[in-house]
Amino acid sequence: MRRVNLHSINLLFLVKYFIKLIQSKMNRIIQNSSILLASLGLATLQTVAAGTKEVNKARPNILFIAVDDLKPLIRAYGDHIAITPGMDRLAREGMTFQNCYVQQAVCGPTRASILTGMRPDKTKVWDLDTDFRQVNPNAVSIPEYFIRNGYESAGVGKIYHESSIGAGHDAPSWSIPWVKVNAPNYVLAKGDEFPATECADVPDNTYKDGRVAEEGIKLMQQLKDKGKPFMLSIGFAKPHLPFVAPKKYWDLYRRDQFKIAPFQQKASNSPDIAYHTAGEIKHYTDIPQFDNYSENELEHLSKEKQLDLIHGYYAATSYMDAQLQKVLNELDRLGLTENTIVVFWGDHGWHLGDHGLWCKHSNFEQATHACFLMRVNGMAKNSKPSTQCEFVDIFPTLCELANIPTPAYLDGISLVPAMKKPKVELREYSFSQYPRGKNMGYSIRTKRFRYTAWIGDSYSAERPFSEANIIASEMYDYEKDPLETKSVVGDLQYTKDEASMKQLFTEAMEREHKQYEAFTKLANYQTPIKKPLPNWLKK
Ligand SMILES: [Ca+2]
Repeated sequence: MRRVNLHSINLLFLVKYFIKLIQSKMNRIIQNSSILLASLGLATLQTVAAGTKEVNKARPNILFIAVDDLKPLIRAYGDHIAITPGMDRLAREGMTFQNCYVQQAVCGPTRASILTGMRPDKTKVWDLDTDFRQVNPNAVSIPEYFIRNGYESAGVGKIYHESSIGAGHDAPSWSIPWVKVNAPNYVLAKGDEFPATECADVPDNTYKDGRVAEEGIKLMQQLKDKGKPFMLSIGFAKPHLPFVAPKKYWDLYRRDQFKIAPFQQKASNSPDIAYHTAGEIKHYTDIPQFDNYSENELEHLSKEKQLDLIHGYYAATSYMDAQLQKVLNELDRLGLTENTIVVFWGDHGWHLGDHGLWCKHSNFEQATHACFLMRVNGMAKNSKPSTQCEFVDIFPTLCELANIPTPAYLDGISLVPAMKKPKVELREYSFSQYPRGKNMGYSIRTKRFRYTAWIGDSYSAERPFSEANIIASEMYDYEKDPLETKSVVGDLQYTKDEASMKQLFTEAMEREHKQYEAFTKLANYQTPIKKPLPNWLKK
């Protein structure tokens, strides 16, 4: 049996009280609630283990759907080319968070942040190889936390980034073994060919996502039979490269519907460090190899190739969406729709040629702006909350919706107030980051501006922030320049705006450092909670 710290149980009520008090009284300052709680000595990581005894029978199930590399290129975000009835349904019956931003635009770090509710400087997952549990043995994932609170947890497909997570796709996250799905990446490619796109006339379950949906449906039936509240995590692989989809999804579109990105250059007055050379897409054998970033992307990729990639991205998105529909239909068929919260997220955005960039790996709008939908029975339908938000907000939001205590050290805030009133603004800005070698670019996005500063010398929030360490900065005005064609840093017309964005940025960086310090001072931070391997992983 898990040891429960009785002291923590008593403190739990105080923690809940403080969270509610802070949530009701503060907007902007609410982001610092974890510092307050931690500094009052009320928060310990073992608080997380408390509150597991009483399970509210009315607790909702959670269907947690992760999608790899899906940018907000769907109707709910204003795109009218995409044919995605599944996501359209979720948007119609639920909420589309218009201004959700990722913590770091690449799989491993963004998923570690979502699943732990902590930003990358706390998880210390900035790459594709680090397991958050190795550096933060006491961190608790969302599904693990829900298991501790009386839920069954099952998963299939990519929830975590697979090269940065332990055995069993993070064994502590599942009360029922996670299901691995194997499928070929291609059916037409020969030998050493790894093209960036494939269009083959095959059934859905030829490729991975068709099989992920089938396994997800089986798990849903199994979970229903258990009769306990459940969290079912389903991870779809598309539209991640290669853009492979059965022919019928390619046929939903005509090539002449698409246009290449209108601005394929470097933004004027922006630092070189903001850019990369599209290393990921160059793994594919039909993509020309180029060493340097170019001021003119057409030098690298012809218009025809770009259109093929864009068409492929849409086809792969529609293919994934069709699998989503199967899962939602099964939820209906089993009578689970009413009592199941659906959380649907794409792990980060994607550059489809803007700024001459492909893939993710940046602090620009196209990489950081994320697709995030939720459907909650009894809450507003077809709602479009406008608040700035971040993926670290998912964890506390689910805690509030499921009526279980929110761990005090989380970096995010509950979005429930914005779910009730879609015009409520809970954050003044969203916070993202992306590293380049030993430099880290931190970025804040308000409704109108983005300000990004790059800090050298392997900086992280572990150290106090100093403006003197900034090696480059950039700022964009989305009201006048939605394509980020010029950085307005130093522009005399923006002197006042730049000063206020810099001030917000400094506040954000100071907050990050304080939260880091508070977190590391928590009573149990240095003492890992020993978690035995579940039986299904023992030999
Ligand atoms: Ca991804």
